[in-house]
Amino acid sequence: MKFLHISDLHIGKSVNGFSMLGEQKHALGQIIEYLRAERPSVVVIAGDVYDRAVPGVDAVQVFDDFLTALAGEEVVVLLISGNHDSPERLNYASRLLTDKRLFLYGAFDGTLRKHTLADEHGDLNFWLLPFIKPSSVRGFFGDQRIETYGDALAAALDSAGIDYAERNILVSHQFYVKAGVSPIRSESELNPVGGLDAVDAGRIENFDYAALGHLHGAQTVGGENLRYAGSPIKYSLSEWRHEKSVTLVELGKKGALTVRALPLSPLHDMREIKGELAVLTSDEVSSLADREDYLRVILTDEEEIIDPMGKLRSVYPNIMSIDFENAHTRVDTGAIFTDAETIEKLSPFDLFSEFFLNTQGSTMSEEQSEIVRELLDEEGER
Ligand SMILES: [Mn+2]
Repeated sequence: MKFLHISDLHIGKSVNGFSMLGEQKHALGQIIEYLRAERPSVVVIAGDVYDRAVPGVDAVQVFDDFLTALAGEEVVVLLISGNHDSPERLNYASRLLTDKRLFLYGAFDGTLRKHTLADEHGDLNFWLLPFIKPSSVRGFFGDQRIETYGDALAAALDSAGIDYAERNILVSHQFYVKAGVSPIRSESELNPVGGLDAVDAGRIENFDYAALGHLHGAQTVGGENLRYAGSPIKYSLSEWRHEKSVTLVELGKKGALTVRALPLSPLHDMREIKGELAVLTSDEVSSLADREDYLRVILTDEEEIIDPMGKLRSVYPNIMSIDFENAHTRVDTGAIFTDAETIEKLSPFDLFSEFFLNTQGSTMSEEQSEIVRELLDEEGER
């Protein structure tokens, strides 16, 4: 059986103040095209449909259009909630949607939900597990000690009575880690302090395939059968080197697994450029790629620039952030912080000199000192 694994749509998300709705529609459109070309029987959405528990009207509209398009392709859709979704809101109309072959599991109700489909090799079980945390499952397991995310997952899996001799697919939205392997993380994920939410991937390695959501970079966790599809578009500047994709999985008889990443291309890419303002804004350089890409710009000019954002935006309209990398930011600034008592004894000129040093990373030039002296004289402050 062939199925498409996607996750972390985060519909409605803005990045650095830029709405990603256009990018999201574009990516979802490509997913529909892949469906038509590859004809999988199932689409698995492994959580984080929306970016917020209460998504905006336009976000809901975009997802509604996507589901309607999926229904038109006559695939079975299996969907769980992620840590960004509201489980109850996502549950809305889920019983009615079953008739449309859309199986949605938003709010965990005590066990995994099993959805069995058949192909020429027999039954194939999809096990749906919405995002869980210790506090949200404790009530379902009586006296069982559930302190950690690992405990919560173990309790949920044990309750399902899974026969691992059959063909089983897990759909889950947790932070699975493989001992000794650092996961690729992104700033756009919600990361609890200290990785308390991490769960050992060993707990799910007996599934023929785990269609995972949560991490925004596509990656496997140990084996090829445990995979994060990643988000369909870049959701933070930290992801600018990611190649975004959706995952096409084919499971033949037990153990016969093929996994393929189908690339997604953005309307406008997210990238980082670095150099001097004059070089970056020159025709020669700015014409090398799409000027409307979302950019993090690192300026290396040593001279002070007035209104760098305005100057850059006149060439690149979608600047997301500017950083400076020059002598001021490189060297140890030798900043000094005078205590309150001494401050009162300092002259306005000395105070300003200190402020300049602490913010600019260098002392004032003779010329700059002269300007400050003149200004203070005018105010009668020196
Ligand atoms: Mn996510």
